[in-house]
Amino acid sequence: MDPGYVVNEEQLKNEMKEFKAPFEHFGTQAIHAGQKPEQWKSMAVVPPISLATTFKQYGPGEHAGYEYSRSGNPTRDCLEKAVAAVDGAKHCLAFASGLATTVTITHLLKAGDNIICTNDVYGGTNRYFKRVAAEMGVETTFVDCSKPECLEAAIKPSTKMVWIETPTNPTMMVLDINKCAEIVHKHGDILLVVDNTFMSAYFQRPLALGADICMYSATKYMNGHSDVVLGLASLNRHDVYERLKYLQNALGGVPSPFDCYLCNRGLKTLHLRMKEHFRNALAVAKFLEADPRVEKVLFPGLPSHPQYELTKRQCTGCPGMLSFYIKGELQHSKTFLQALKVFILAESLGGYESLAELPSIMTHAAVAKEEREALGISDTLIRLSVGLEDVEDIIEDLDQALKAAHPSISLRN
Ligand code: P1T
Repeated sequence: MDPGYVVNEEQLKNEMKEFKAPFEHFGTQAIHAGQKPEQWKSMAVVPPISLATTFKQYGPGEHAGYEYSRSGNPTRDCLEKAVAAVDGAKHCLAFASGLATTVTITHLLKAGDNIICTNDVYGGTNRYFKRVAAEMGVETTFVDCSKPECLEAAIKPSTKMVWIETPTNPTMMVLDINKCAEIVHKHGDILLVVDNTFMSAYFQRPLALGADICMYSATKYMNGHSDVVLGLASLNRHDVYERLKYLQNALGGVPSPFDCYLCNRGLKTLHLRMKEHFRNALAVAKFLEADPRVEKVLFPGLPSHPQYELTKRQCTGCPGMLSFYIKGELQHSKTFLQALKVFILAESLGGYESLAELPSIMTHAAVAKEEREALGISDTLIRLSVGLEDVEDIIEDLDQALKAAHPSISLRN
């Protein structure tokens, strides 16, 4: 690493303290909610992986709570209860992927209904609304929901759902959930859905801020080990829960018991992982921000971020996600990404390992070029998922890759 650069632990600690205090009893809930050994005859401390697809009935229609594994599964129940607890929610439902969650939630609507979606969302969400849901007669209007007046102006009588992601993927804009909820609920029975994938339940509780549904690609932080594709939706409204539970079974996008087991296991250390992701990402953001080979850093935990104050009000910290513009053009991005040694060049995020990617060519390739340009998803925008490796190694890796991309730019003196 550049010998002039040191990670100042004390300063990092103080900067992290600027954020709201963690939710009370979070770790205890993540570890114990829904996991009581007494629910199993064996008194197993770790929930068993219940692989049976079907369950014996005492008589036709008389059963012990489970009939068929698509409609209900004991391992899935354990996960759903633990997630509901950490989200401060009454209910949670698990799905086969984040996108399966999005699809199932969208089935709460019918042909002719309108969705308002914030304009910077995961490329797959954009593609689903634009190219699949639209074909089924559900129209989506994309607007910048970071501007409340734009959201309000877009609401029409057919609007039945507003979909936001905060921070947004990959430009890390932070949206005011409280404000969005106020606007949305002023206009009748419109559901506000928040994709909480980036923040995870540890840093943000959308339901307490007025959202109706909090959804996740649990493939990311909630599981945290890059070995499961899974989705989650937490909610309080009983009527919506009943319908969504019906759709979970009727559409069938359910996760396997093994994946539920793994995600449930990953959730037990969410609070520990997220604190460390925050510390490492903040150190990386500060390193990059001071670097002459970097144009701009997008990280809500930096005072230079336009929604830093909002983030401090809304969240208890920031995850390991940050994006930055490298100086130069596409070739500089490519050289940088290919020179990385600790970071792995791959899509996805939120695992213990550091990942780096180029959204314009990878995760957001499905977004139309003009839209990408308008959002700032250029060929020099690099997205990092800062993992849990030693932060000095992470920074040293970024430093050497920046050197490879820009051999002629001299460093700070
Ligand atoms: O991959 P899946 O579990 O289906 O989740 C889709 C999804 C939904 N919401 C957000 C905010 C996401 O980031 C994702 C998936 N994202 C990536 C694969 C990625 O690299 O951004």
